[in-house]
Amino acid sequence: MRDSFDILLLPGDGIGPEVVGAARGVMDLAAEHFGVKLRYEERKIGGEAIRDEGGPVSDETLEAARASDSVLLGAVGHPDFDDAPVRPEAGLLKLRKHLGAFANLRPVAAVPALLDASPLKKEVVSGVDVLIVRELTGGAYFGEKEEGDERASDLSVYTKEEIDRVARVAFDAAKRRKRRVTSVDKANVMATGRLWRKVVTEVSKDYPDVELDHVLVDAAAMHLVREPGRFDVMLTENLFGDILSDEAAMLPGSMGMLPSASLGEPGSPGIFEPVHGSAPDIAGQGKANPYAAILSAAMMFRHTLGRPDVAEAIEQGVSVALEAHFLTADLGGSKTTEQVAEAVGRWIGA
Ligand code: GGG
Repeated sequence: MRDSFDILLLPGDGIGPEVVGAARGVMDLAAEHFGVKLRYEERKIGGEAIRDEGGPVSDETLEAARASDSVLLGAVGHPDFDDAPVRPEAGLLKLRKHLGAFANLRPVAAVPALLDASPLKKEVVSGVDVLIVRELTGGAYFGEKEEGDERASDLSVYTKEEIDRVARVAFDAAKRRKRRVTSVDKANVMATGRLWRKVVTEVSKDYPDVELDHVLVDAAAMHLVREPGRFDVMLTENLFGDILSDEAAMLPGSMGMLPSASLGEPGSPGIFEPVHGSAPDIAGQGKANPYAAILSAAMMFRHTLGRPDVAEAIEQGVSVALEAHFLTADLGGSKTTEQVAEAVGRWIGA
């Protein structure tokens, strides 16, 4: 087991620096507890990088990411750049492509202490545990684009290879869970959806002990709020995964609770980031919910640093802090970002 790691911090815009700061504090306490050494480098991405470096992510930052063991990212996006020729989000997309981070894991679990925070009925949400596996480097996000005031287009392209490799990530994950994959597509209308369904069905033959079903994205959106307990692993393409995971955030009750891991080939650095965006309206006020960033740090220890022991200790700290009602405003509480991080740190290894 390795005990020394190089982490690249990319706090980004809006509340990014606050939640990454909170997660770093928790990582440091966890590292100290386990005798692990963390070396950090901090760089800019998104609007901050456009302002100070002339583009949303510099070549130096991309190289620093590749040289690191993993990247912890906050959020990108700022209204100042809404009409800019290159937007802050382009930096994040370039980073994902540069690291070949094609599989985005977004675990969504109901939290017993937060059942009141969800707008859905307790009996619908209780016990829900879904892993969304979102393809991250293909589809309409990366296809040829035509910008214009009269006409615009985003070409959605998927190759067999792109679908195959992300499907295997979903099936492998399902083997460690309830052995069920629901593949989400729009095969009744879209050519990419039909290829998606065909390739996923092919891949499933290598996983005879995992049950597969195919659901159209519109029906999946409905089932997510009507009967989320039917899902174990939900496999989907880039754009659908982005939309469905925001919807799924209402199961625990807030976007501030959803962590993510973006992974490429084994051995490559992963990108770990909260699913939420930069929330510029609350930036700098100490109101941001840091749980998603802290849980993303835990995913980093598990998925790329090979330290599940540290990951579990952080997750344990989070559970105890939630049970003790350390809740930010989005969860109906009044704790600050810093108070939540301190509470998680206090209960690491508890
Ligand atoms: N921490 C996630 C974040 O900053 N998201 C901003 C965003 O627009 N990302 C593009 C995407 O993931 O679809």
